[in-house]
Amino acid sequence: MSQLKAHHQQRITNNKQPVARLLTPPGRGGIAVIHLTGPGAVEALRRVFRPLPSHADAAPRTLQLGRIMGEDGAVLDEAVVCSTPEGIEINIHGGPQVVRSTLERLGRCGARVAAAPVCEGGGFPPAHPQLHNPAVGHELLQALSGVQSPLAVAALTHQWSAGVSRLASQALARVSAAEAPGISQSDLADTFRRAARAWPRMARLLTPAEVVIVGPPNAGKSTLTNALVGRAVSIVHERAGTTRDWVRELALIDQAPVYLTDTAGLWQQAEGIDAEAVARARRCAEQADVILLTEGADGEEFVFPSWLDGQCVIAVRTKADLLAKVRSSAIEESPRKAFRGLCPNAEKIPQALTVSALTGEGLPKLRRAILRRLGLEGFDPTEPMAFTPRQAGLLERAAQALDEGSAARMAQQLGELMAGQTG
Ligand SMILES: Nc1nc2c(ncn2[C@@H]2O[C@H](COP(=O)(O)OP(=O)(O)OP(=O)(O)O)[C@@H](O)[C@H]2O)c(=O)[nH]1
Ligand SMILES: [Mg+2]
Repeated sequence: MSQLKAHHQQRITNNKQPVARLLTPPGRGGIAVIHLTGPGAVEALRRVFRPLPSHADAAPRTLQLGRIMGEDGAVLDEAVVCSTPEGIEINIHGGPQVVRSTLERLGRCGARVAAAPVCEGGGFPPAHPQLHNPAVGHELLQALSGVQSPLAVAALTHQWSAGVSRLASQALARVSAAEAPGISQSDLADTFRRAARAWPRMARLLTPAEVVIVGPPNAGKSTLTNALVGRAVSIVHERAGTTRDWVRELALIDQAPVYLTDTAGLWQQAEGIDAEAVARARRCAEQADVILLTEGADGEEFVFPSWLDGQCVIAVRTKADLLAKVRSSAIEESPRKAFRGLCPNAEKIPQALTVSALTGEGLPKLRRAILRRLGLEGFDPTEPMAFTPRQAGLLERAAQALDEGSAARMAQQLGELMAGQTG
């Protein structure tokens, strides 16, 4: 058979087959959409999709709820299907494994699975218009699906449109033009290293830290939580022992996302439900990245429970607006004495930040202190920063190559950073 005839034959075969095409971008997402078109599409769907009895007789263009079934009768996923004259839209969950299994299943039921639009660098269709960086683009898509703040989106997209991508591209251009670099080789190596070592900071931005507020009952923990989150997520009351179950909420601290957890007040004589609430508060604190250890203005001395040893703790004196009044009356309430019982080897904390969640006094300083502990103070999203361990490793190796005077090896690392592994 001539090549032309074979090609024609192939087209005829293809035309008789339904085609399954993924419409949503590759990577992780909430929902993925597969379009099934062509002759035999309805039959292929029938073999794969089992509608719920209540959705069995769906008219065209109405939504059918049901299940994607595996060959062995196991349920692969729940799906919403809509048949239209243009084809069948299959909405499934967006995890890569679910998408792969469903497409494979459709393939085994007679459909031709159309390739994702362009797969260079792992499936990021259009590379950047000026920078050839499909691998960075692919990682950008992967990372974007999980971010929690506009600052993280800004930092990530900047690395794709400038940042590490531009840094690598400029260094590669110099090598290929055999130009003497405008800056010295050691400066360039330092720039690569800085970008590589920014990865832990980027990681903090991409996976929000856990910040847990602990302290004696009535210290103002819930009021402080609400002030930092910007909404009344936790119940506040003048009676000690108001919070029992911890409350966890996303807060943007000067645009950086953190999970903030308000906990039950800590006191030693707690029994029954109260003892469980105290135990849960301690467990939260043990898993925290940063702890805000609070003490009200009316608590006398600031103590540090020994079980917080080794943890990253910021001491916060709350209710600053009451300080003057308290100093003159020197009241100490019983819950605070009870809290001290939990800190047998307690050390005094000499310096605490003073805040009033009521007036806002001291809160900017507290926000800065949290960011400092997380390495995010003064974070500039426009600096070149690796946002995956792969990028960090390649930038470190590019710096090392420069130190050893090998421009070719540096170029190899940067080429891989931009375009992924070739060959
Ligand atoms: N004046 C003043 N009062 C405050 C401040 N913060 C909290 N309070 C008051 O202190 C009381 C206790 O506040 P909460 O935020 O519920 O204290 P808590 O530490 O969460 O208490 P528990 O959940 O019971 O452990 C409430 O009456 C608040 O209005 C503050 O900054 N200034
Ligand atoms: Mg509370």
